[in-house]
Amino acid sequence: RDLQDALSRGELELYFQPIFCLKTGAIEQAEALLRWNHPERGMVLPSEFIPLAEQCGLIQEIGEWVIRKVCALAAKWPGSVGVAVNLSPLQFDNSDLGKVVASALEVSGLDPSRLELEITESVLLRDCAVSVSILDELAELGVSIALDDFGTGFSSLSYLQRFKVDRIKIDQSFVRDINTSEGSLKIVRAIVMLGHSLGLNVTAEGVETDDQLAAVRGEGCDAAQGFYIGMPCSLAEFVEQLERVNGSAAPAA
Ligand code: G
Ligand code: MN
Repeated sequence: RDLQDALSRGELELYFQPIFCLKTGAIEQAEALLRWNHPERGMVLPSEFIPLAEQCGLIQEIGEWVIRKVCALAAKWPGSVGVAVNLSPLQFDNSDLGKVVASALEVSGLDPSRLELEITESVLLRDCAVSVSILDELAELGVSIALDDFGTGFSSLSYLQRFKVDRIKIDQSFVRDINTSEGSLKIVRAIVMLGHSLGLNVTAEGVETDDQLAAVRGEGCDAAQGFYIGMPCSLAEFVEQLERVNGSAAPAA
């Protein structure tokens, strides 16, 4: 019941975590991360309330709010930095998803090339006609698709061929062990090779130490994200960091 009212009460808040280009050191993207500022419980993390939203049918409404809000905010950022939005597989049950994204882009004026939608392979494994046609629709709008938490699902690789994917995000579990486990290092290496040979960008998630950063850079990852290089932060803090790191001289997009 609380969650039902969270949207109208303005208790849902977007945080942004910077994702850095490993070649230039610039902020390439921000991943939008939802928080629920609950009047009694304080900040509730998405891992706690997104499953609830999925169960009680609120994910469509919340998901649409996130897409529209993120586009509106990112359109005002300096430069042409990208923004990534996580999508629940259940959002693909709504055949209007393409229309929602198209409308959010139009209303905000955000260039479609700046928006990336993060999906997990569970969306693709369902392989239902609706998901496929929605992904085609999204591709036609000119937005990018990233495969999140890569390497943790069934890792059926055929979907990399069948669907238009632009980026692979290596799951943080492999990055966490990259300096201590030969196996994790080799899996990261293999994912980078796979991604690059298919012409995809590869982002390392969950970089928490200097050694991990050096390792993912050494393995040729294109971009990195993690607490060591940038914490999820408020909109104001993110924009301030963006201006500091990428330079405030960048013209507004
Ligand atoms: O599933 P997805 O990759 O979208 O999850 C992103 C989550 O990972 C966010 O909740 C974010 O706060 C968290 N996260 C981001 N960077 C790190 C990190 O360096 N370490 C850990 N443990 N979690 C991280
Ligand atoms: Mn994500």
